[in-house]
Amino acid sequence: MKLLIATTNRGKLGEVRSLLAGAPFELVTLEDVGAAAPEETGTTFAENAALKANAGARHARLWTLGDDSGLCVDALDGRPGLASARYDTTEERRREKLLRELADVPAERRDAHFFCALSLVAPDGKSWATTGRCDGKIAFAARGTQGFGYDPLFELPDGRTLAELSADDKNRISHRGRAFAEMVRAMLQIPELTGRSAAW
Ligand code: ITT
Repeated sequence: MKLLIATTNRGKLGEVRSLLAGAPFELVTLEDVGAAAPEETGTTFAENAALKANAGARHARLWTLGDDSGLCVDALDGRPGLASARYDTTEERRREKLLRELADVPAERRDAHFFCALSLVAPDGKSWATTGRCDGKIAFAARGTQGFGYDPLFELPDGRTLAELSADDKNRISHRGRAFAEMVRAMLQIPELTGRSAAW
């Protein structure tokens, strides 16, 4: 069965592919089905994830997964939050801007979390939603080469940044990994998706 992953973000797509490795789906992308990403006009991560999944499912008439995620920094009252992808023009500029904004903020006030909302929409419009969160701190400088986006700045309690983890290790603890663990549990209860097999 085809499953449309309604994202234009390559880093996300790579993670989704490994999170769903072993699942009985042929993953297709927005590019494969000739669909554009909708405007993100929601006021919550969950609303935007649903917007993405609904738009994809309507366009392609396929089961579709939307992911809306972002970085929420306590000292910035939750920014960049929903606007994480639009905080500046490139990933590097976004990281630099975040470091500049936090230049005078001491270690004990650099708490932050990543949040991920997932929405699964069936061709008939039925939907399922899950969320996941990962807590950490914003480092004083970028470290690590794995992952994408703000990963080099996001420090875990053990001192490593998310960009210093292997892809598998990041997926085990990340906001996206947690949201997917819950979504996969929900998917396993949907007979149209699992056929007669009780597990993947
Ligand atoms: P789509 O909407 O097409 O999926 P996008 O990049 O616009 O792609 P979002 O609106 O969900 O996706 O924005 C999420 C932004 O938050 C993303 O561009 C990254 O900058 C950041 N982000 C989300 N998850 C992340 C992760 O696991 N590691 C690092 N940064 C992440």
